[in-house]
Amino acid sequence: MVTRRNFFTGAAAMVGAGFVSRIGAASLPEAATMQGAATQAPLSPPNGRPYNPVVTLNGWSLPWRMNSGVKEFHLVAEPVIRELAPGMKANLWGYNGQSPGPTIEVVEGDRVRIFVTNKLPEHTSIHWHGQRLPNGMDGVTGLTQPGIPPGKTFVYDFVARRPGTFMYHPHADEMVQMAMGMMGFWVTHPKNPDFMKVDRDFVFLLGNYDIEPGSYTPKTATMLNFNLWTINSRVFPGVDPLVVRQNDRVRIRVGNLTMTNHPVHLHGHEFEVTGTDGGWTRPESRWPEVTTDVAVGQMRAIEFDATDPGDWAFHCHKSHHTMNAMGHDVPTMIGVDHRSVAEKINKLVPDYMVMGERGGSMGDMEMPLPDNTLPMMSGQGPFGGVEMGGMFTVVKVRKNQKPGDYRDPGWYQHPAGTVAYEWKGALPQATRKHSAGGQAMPSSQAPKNIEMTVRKPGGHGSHD
Ligand SMILES: [Cu+2]
Repeated sequence: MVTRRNFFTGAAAMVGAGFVSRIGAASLPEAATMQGAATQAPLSPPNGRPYNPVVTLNGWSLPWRMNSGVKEFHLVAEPVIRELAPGMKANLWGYNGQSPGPTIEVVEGDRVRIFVTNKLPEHTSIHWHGQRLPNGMDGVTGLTQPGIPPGKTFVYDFVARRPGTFMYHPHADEMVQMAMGMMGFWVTHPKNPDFMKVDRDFVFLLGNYDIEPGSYTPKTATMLNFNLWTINSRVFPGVDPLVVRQNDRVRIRVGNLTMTNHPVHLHGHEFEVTGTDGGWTRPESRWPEVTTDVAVGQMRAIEFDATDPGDWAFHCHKSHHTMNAMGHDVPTMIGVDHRSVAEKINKLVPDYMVMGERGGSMGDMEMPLPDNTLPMMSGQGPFGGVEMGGMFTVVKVRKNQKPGDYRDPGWYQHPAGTVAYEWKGALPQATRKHSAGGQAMPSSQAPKNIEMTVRKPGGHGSHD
């Protein structure tokens, strides 16, 4: 049997690194597969209508073949091993070697034929989320087609009628198959390549998994209590930065296939929502934002001018979504001095650790972790621990980044005098307003009975 690993053909002709071609029956288009989770260079169209390709964060776009004017793609639904971040791999289901599957890029008006081969142990289908197409191509098992049985290949054939941002995912045993990572991005470019042209166009899908620390396979019965929140099935610090040149017009397209909403937040710049599930927004309907909520099943395109150089955080604003597994059942211990208790426990349990007593810099915590488990917040920046995980990455705006160069330029070099610094002068006695009288009084005279030591009820079971 020919395996993907020993069948390297025409790799030099492929765009980008890491493609491996895989040929099934002679009549099927090649099913290219991807070996790793690194962001691949944009796939410039070798034929067909011209367009400005997108960059899939920690992903890639699927090559096609032209067959009598029809763009033919081949997706293979199959089990994959996906590295979520260095130090953790997951047994997922995906397409063509990775989860998410490759991005499919076509042009408005293209006739598209997609061969879908099922190498899963159960039936599947693909729903082309958001598209206008003949009802029988909509991919809903039982409703518009029978499920694709294991080992079989089905064909979807339609015209990409509406330009915009789309997703694909199974409509078969959905809860299991999406919990296992089956999803992909789809972009239908406008016929006119100058319509809403941008300099950089990034795409990614938001995902969620529930992988018990120390294990590799998601729990597929989980409905809300996920413990890993992903950008294209990666978690920070495994998420690549979005690298742009200063003054680039930047578009970021986000699709949400998790079971909850995500308020995505950009630092240092205002953006506008230029696209939704239903297409491009009218210019007079837009307003400036620094955060926009992406609800379940939604796609959003945001755009901004990258005017200010720096390393700008870009993340979901739910703080438990910027945290990896392990951090989800810890009681609040702020203000609780339990050192003496800890000493006693330590005699019995040598690895016992005092957590979070001073607000708990979890990022600095060094604790023994089970195999294949990431620290809940990690990632090192130029000034120390970033204390983030999950849905967090960085938009790197650089003056000298070359057009078309997406390589990580390293950390931002701040001009002298532009970084927050420690005050080293004398500290005058703080003067506080007394709330009742509104009169200033020295802190030495402030009421002494304010409760500064608080212990809240511990633990929170739900992460929806
Ligand atoms: Cu979120």
